[in-house]
Amino acid sequence: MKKHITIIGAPMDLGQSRRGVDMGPSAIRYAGVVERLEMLDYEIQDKGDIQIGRPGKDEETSAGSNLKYLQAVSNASQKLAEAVDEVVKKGSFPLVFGGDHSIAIGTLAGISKHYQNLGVIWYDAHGDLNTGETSPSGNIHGMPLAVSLGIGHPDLITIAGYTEKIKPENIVIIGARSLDDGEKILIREKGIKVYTMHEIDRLGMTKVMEDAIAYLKNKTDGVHLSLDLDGLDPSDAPGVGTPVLGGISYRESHLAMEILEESKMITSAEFVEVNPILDEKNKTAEVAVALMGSLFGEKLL
Ligand code: Z70
Ligand code: MN
Ligand code: MN
Ligand code: MN
Repeated sequence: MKKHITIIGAPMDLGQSRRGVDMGPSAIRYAGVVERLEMLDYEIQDKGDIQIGRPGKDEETSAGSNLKYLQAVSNASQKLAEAVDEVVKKGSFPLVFGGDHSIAIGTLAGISKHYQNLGVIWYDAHGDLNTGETSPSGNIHGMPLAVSLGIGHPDLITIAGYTEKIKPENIVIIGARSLDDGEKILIREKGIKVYTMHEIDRLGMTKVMEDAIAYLKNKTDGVHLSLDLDGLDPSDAPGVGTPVLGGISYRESHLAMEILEESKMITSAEFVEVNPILDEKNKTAEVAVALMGSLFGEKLL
C-alpha cells in the first residue's frame, strides 16, 4: 500500500516582524513539492492553507502582555491544531508548511495528544524557548518550543485543551548558534539536549544524528521534525527573516534527512520560515523541497 502524506499550509507571518513569510507555503508548492514526493510513491493530499485572520492596526499588542499579535497567533494555532489532528486520526503523515515558526504551537498541539511520548527534533539556529518575560522582541516565533513545554502565555499553552505537549527529555535541538540568556537558563534547568554548531563541527553530522536518534529511540513513540530553514547557513538558505552566519550546510542537511529517513522514526514534519520576498529566486523553497525529498526516501541511485 502506498504511504499517505497530507500537506497543510499555515501562511502565518505575525509571529515575527518580517512580512512575506506568509507566502512560504506558495513558494514551497511552486518549487514542486507534490510532484517530487509523488515520484517517491507516496499518495499526497494537499489540503491547502488554513485561514489566518488579518489583525487590525491596533492589534499588535494586547493588554497586559508584550507578545505581538497574541490573539491572531492563538486563533491560528487552534485552527492548525484541529487540521493536523484530523490528519493524524486518518493515519496519514502530517506535513506542514510555514509560515513563521509560531505555527509549531498549533502543529504540536494537534499531534502530541496522539502519542504518550512525542519526540521533537528542532532543527534551528535558535532555541525558540523564550517567554514573554525573557523575549527580547515579543515575537511569538521565538517562543513555540517553550510554549510546547507548557511554559508561556496561558492563551498559547492551552491550545487544543491540554498543556504539556512535549517533555523536556524528548527534545533535541540541532544547529543552535543564537540563544538568548533566558533560553540558556531554561535549557540548563530542563536538561534539554542541544547540538550546537560546535558539536556539529566537532563530531560531524553523522555522529550528531546517530546520537540524537539513539537518545530519542527507546523513550518516544513518534518523532516530529520541526525544521526552521534558518538552521541552514544563509549562503544555502538566504530567504529567511533572521539569518545567522555559521550554519548547517546544504550537504549536511541532506545527510541529516537521509539518516532520519533510515531511522524510520519520523511521524510528522514541518518546514518553516521560508520567506520568498527575502529569497534569491525561490532558492530557499527549493532547498526545503530537496530536503523533503531526502526525508521521504529519495535516492540518487
Ligand atoms: C530571538 C527572539 C527567532 C527566528 C526564532 C529570535 C527568535 N531569540 N528567530 N526564529 N527566525 O526574538 O526570541
Ligand atoms: Mn525557529
Ligand atoms: Mn530560527
Ligand atoms: Mn526566521
